Amino acid sequence: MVSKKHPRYESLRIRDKLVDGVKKGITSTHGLIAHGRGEAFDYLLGEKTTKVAKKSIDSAAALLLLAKNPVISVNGNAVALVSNELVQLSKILDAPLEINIFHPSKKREIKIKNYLIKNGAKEVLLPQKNCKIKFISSNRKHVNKEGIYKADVVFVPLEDGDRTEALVKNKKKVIVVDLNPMSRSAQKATITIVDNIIRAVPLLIEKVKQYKN
Ligand code: PTJ
Repeated sequence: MVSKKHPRYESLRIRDKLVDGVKKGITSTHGLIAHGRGEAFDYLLGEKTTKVAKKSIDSAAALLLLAKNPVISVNGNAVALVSNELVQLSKILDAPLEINIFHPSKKREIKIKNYLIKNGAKEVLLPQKNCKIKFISSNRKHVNKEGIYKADVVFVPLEDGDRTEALVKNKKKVIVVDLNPMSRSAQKATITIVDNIIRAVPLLIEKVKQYKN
């Protein structure tokens, strides 16, 4: 446990969440490396939500509320960092959570599902063998018929980039959160929020609530 007096307390606390995710079997060990990359960009961006990111969050909230079938895509890093918030967002939007992971593991998919349910999720979808999107060759092409397959808007809180591009080619609107503005996800998404998911997802929830009222 890191002391609250440590000057880098917040950053170290977030790292602990990732390490805990790996110990629980919900986060891939590669997720630690991905987090390091995000951390470096966050440091350079001043570890705060920029004005531009706030504007993107506004647009993302509007797009999610206008969607007919929105869906929230979840991977091992997102679940370690913002599981409660993703559950909350899913409830306010009435959008399912769908697990779609880069490093294939059926065991981890089930663990993520159970973890989200433990955190209050009503419905968590898993990829289906007989349901695929086009323009992607990896295991991530497998999606759920009731989720990503029929979705018009997909919210992707951080991931590797080839799927975002494929989702857009599949005529879906994609909202990504990615600290690296040069990543393929950031470049190819419909709306890109360059921010840490730890800050961006709570702000998105607030915006959605505000626009709903
Ligand atoms: O659970 P899995 O198997 O789906 O794996 C998930 C990871 C993230 C390991 C996988 O998708 C991956 O390898 O991703 P990449 O290619 O490393 O890309 C992750 C992107 O997320 C990078 O552009 C990072 O800058 C960014 N990133 C990392 N942490 C954060 C972040 N963006 C926002 N908030 C963060 N906390």
